[in-house]
Amino acid sequence: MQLLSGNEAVAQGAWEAGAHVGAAYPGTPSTETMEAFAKKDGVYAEWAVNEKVAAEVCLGASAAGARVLTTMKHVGVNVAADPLFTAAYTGVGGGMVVLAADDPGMYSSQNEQDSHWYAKAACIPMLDPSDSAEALAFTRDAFKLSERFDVPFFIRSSVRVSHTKTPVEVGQRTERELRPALDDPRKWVMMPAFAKPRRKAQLQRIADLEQWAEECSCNRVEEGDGSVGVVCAGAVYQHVREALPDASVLKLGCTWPLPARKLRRFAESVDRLYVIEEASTYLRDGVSACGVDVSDTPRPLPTDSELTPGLVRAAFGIDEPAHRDLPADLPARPPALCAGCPHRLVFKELSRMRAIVTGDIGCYTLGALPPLSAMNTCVDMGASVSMAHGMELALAGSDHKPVVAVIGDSTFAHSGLSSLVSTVYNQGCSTVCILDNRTTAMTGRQGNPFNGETLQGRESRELDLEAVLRALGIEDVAVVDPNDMLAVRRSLKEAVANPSVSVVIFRSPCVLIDRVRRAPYYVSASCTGCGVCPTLGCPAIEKVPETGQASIDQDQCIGCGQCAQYCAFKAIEREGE
Ligand SMILES: Cc1ncc(C[n+]2csc(CCOP(=O)(O)OP(=O)(O)O)c2C)c(N)n1
Repeated sequence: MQLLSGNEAVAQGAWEAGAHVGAAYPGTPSTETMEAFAKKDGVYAEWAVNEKVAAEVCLGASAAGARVLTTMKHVGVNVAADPLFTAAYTGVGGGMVVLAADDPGMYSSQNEQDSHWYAKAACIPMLDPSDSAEALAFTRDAFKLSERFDVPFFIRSSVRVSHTKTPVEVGQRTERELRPALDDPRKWVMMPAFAKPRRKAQLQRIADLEQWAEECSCNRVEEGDGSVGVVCAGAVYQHVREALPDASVLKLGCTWPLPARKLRRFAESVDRLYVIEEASTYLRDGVSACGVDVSDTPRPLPTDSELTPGLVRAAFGIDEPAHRDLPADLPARPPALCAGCPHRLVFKELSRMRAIVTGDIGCYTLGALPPLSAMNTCVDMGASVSMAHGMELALAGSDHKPVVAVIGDSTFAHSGLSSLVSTVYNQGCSTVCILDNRTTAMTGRQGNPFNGETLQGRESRELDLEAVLRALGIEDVAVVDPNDMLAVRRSLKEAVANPSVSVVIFRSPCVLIDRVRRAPYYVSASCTGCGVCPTLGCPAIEKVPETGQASIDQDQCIGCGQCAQYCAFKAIEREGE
């Protein structure tokens, strides 16, 4: 028996099922799954540049006969949707499992999608574990089912399932022979003449899956007193069990396709039937479409964010809170760039320039928050570059502020590169800042092509970013130390003055890579309290209310010296300098 997170359990299930190849792009809450899989014996695992590439790598390995695992966060499913929809036509060779990890409540995401809709839209069956033991068992079974029904299988999790550790009985690995399936182009070459019969095959498969969903043991009824019946799945099942111990529950382990007959039978066995789900109407719509009358809860449940046992109890008028509220005097931990973060001065200088900044997704998105407040947009990975081009198109001919795109190295590899190719091709004039901190920091410092580190530590080559940019025909490429205030200021000024595309690579390692700490700085008595250094938003700097002067927390300061460059009174000093 081991205590595993849902993510670790998915990796274990894939390993036990004999999966050989794994490919993924990191994204919370899915990231640790591929990291755990990569550590197992006898597997090959890699970080791909994005989720579409990862899914295609896996589909290729599946076609050649291997069992394969690809993992992604919910927004990653958007990126991988193109191959996944057609993989539901081609089917598989070796079993293919796709982990889609949702983030209701948006702890670390730009939206809260419900991946169930993808299962329905793409006709890819979906299993929904509620804890780590199910995550392991469902994943292991999903490989067999994928081969049996000739279609990839989704495992859907959410933050609570992915990150909560629960007890798991682990098993042995079953080695698998390759199961190649390449001899029939009508299965793999999806041109219209071959895709049409595959669509018919898909319809037959859906009917077969519907029958299987009626019988499978993962859709189970837990009988209660019969007055309240609840249909639920995933983490919500745990909340329902805790909040409503007497309810009858139809726990759906397979959330697409839905078992219509089983649902109707369950509805007949209870006085009132409720559907409880997070941030979605997927289940309720689906259950209603099966001809089942779904009641509204006595008080409405929130339709956004995560549920809790307390919220479920409140919806049924049971008021005692299931959990104590958190004490109100807990210290606040507002998100901020780390002390010494190399992204900081770029945002400080963009803010001074009053530039319009199209941002992107990564640690640097925190540049949007006060006091830096230097980001106007952040939508999806890669959008900074394409949106800057669009803004330039709209503003062309007007007297406008400079438009600057800001993107991290991993995000640039993910999809910023193709946006930049498009900008160059269309004779755009954007200024693009690539914040190259030598890692994918936001999700826990994974490798990417621009630092050349691979998931299993295999030898690789670091992509030459400057050479790539020059090969696109961009002549104005500067490499600048982002810890040097004057160099940052000068480079941005020059870049925005260039009427064609210019790129500034701000290169300095994330402070969490080597964790180098130099002697900390301190504020001397000559501080005038001018208030400039706190505008850097460094968590080590604060203004002392009693004196109005600044103060540097000696425990947090890592001695980067960024703030000292902004002090006109030379009041930020370091021992021995
Ligand atoms: C489509 C998609 N996939 C994955 C993620 C998760 N994610 C957010 S930021 C990020 C990478 C950021 O790395 P980088 O661009 O190098 O910036 P850094 O955090 O290092 O500053 C990832 C993988 C996401 N938000 N969207």
